[in-house]
Amino acid sequence: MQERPHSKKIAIVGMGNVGAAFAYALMLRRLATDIVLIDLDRKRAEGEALDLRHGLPLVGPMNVFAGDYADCADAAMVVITAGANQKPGQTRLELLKQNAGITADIVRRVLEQGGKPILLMTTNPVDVLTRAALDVAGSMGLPPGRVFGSGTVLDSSRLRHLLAEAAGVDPRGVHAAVLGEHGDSEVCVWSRANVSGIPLAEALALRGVVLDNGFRERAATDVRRAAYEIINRKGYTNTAIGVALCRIVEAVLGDQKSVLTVSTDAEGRYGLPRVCMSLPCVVGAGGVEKVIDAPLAPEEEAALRASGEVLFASCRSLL
Ligand code: 6V0
Repeated sequence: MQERPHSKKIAIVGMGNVGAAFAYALMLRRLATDIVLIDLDRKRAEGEALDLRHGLPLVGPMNVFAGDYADCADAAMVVITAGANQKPGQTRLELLKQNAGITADIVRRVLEQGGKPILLMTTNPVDVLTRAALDVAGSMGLPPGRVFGSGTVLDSSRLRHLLAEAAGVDPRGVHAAVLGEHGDSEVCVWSRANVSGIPLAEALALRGVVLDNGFRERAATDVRRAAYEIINRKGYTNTAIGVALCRIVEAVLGDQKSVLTVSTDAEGRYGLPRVCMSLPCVVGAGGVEKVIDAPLAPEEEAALRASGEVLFASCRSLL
């Protein structure tokens, strides 16, 4: 067994919608002893810290404060949710380049403090930026397993929620994964989906639902479009990603060896090029401790490789 991290300090870089929702969930879950909030907009971080602190008498003792990069020296994890928003007239590629620059700068500044925290990327496009973060962190001596992205942990949760509703069961018993890109080319792994060991088709049949191609396509589209549906209504997504980030933090701080679909270096697996994407990973105190090369159906493997090509093209556009 690997040693558990002694520090339970979590630093969050980027105190926008996602950072704030994550900090709130983290506080309520009482997973951390210290929560440091860092943002370019220092006042915003201070405001969030004050607001959160006023809830501490009702939650329990912990240190919640606005800080800076020096506070990352002894952090167990640094969660990066910072990014620029698309400006009028700015292309997606320009935004990508800007956010890759922001990511590289943040990773450098965190690691210059001398610690070896686990870096968890959230900023989109999360797989491309995880690759960028890995490159910088690797050049500064951080082992590769200590840098990964939230990837499709949220998408897998969305799929599980949808299947649980269809089967009429507790979503925690639904085991289903979305792999590949956190985005349009993501892949729902139907060949392995089950409800507490009962094949998905049988579990759905108990409710008269047929797991046919039509069902699969509708479900995959709903999962893929979920973020757009939420953004069309409230302008951004933040609460479920906040909970997903907490789940990842829980796995690391508790050395839980949880199998989560985080975004990791996928090069060479399933014939994939040099990209980061979500695969089933064992997540514990060391970060991504193992990638599970589970056999997939041939069409799922092909879809995963197609997703790899999409991501590879994005990574190359940064060069
Ligand atoms: P937001 O509300 O605009 O917040 C971004 C924050 O980053 C702002 O407070 C900025 O001041 C701050 N910031 C910008 N540059 C820097 C910097 N160099 N250093 C420190 N802080 C900086 O965005 P929101 O919180 O809504 O989203 C953040 C990112 O998360 C975006 O890229 C989203 O696309 C992404 N999401 C990723 C998800 C996932 O599943 N991976 C899910 C939802 C959103």
